[in-house]
Amino acid sequence: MSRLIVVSNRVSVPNSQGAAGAQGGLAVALNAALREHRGIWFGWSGQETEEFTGHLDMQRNDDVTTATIDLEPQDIDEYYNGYANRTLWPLFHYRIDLTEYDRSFGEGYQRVNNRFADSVLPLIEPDDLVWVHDYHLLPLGSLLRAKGVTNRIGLFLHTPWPPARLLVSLPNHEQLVTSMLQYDLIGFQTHEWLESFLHYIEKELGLTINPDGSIDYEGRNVQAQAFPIGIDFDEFVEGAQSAAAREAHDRLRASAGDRKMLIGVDRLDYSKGLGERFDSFGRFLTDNPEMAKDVVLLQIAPPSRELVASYQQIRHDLERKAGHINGAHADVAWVPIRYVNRGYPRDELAGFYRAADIGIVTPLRDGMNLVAKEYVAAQDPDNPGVLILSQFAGAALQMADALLVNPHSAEDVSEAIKRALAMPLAERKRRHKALLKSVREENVARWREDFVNALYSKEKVA
Ligand code: ADQ
Repeated sequence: MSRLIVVSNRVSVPNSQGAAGAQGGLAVALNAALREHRGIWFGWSGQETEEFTGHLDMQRNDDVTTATIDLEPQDIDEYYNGYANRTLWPLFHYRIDLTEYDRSFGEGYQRVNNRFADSVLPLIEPDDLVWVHDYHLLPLGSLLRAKGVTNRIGLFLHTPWPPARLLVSLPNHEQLVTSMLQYDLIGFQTHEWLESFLHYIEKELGLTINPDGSIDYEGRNVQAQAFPIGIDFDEFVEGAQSAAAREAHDRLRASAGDRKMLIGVDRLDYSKGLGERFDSFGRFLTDNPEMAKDVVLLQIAPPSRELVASYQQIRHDLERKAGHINGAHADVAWVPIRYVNRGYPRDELAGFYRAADIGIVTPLRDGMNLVAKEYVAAQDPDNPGVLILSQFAGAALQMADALLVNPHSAEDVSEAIKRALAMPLAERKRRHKALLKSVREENVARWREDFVNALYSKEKVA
């Protein structure tokens, strides 16, 4: 078995006791993938240093060796808070209104990608597979090639891939996408994002797509394919049955009394549609006054990317919105929205999911969305809750038995809440059974195996 070198922006090894909230789905999924693999996880430590030295901090945690570098403040500004999170993230989530184009961001992005390439280079042995993650590091493969790396290198993109019409608004888009053609394998979450990518390749770069979905470019063959990510199902279910989960479940249920509970769990990010969700819940309360006092929405949203202005804005908007809806509907013994800005240990989170009658996952655009899968995994199969899921999450393609909604339509979401609250047990069980099957089978181990096997089967080109 080849050794695996995983490269991602941040390296963080969450444990089941620690709050994984701020780390997001990438860390959770990668940790699960690396645990069984003899390998190295390389990336930024999250720390800053006055002057970049390229010093590698190597550590061994359980079965994962980590190697990290520190970055300069200017790197962090231009690469991380700049090009990655002010340019590519909004653009890839179809928000060109929030996308900022600044030449210094692009330069910082290239510089840091080069620093990553120089630093990871000495760790790579001849037979290693190199697996690069996400939008922070799109050009890394081509930079490694330029430094003579002939290993198999794959890229997995955790976000959506935007339509060509949006992508062309990015200065130097051809250069960025062309650099990606130096990978051997490029993985997307869904066929939808894969098709957008291939469409761009044909239309903007004028290249031909082979019948197997691969592209021939400068003497190499790049395979592009969909690999839907999943959760570590067994670990999550085990956590959901732990004492901590039971205690969290009982505490939350006791606090809700006889009321039905909806739960939302999302990083505080504009792509997650939290404002629209609050509006939809407000709409439900207004349209169904007879049911209004019998429901409560628990929204858990740990802050992320707090140095980026659009994230400060969304936080401000949500506080105002929650305050407004609570002000309009609350009475002395009841507040309709409980809005909590912190992370929770995963076992406790599983208990909260299980305590909720409805899981509400309504991103405006999401590569996959693991919360939808965790909610399903945490349910009691004999009395499961109902998943309301945005049709614009990648997960919707695998989870047709959820109540699929248009998150932009408050009316649509409000009606789905009503329907979920009234859903008979037999229908809840039938839907949950089908959802559980896909969450169990299409899990994170399968995702990793499918990707690594596909990368391994690529021929090495000298
Ligand atoms: P994210 O945008 O971070 O991930 P998501 O897939 O929902 O979104 O994963 C979030 C993870 O963080 C979940 O595992 C969740 O349990 C955890 N989390 C969130 N809030 C938490 C809290 N308050 N306390 C503890 N844990 C919390 C990106 C992409 C997604 C893609 C994943 C994986 O944006 O589309 O599904 O990567 O590829």
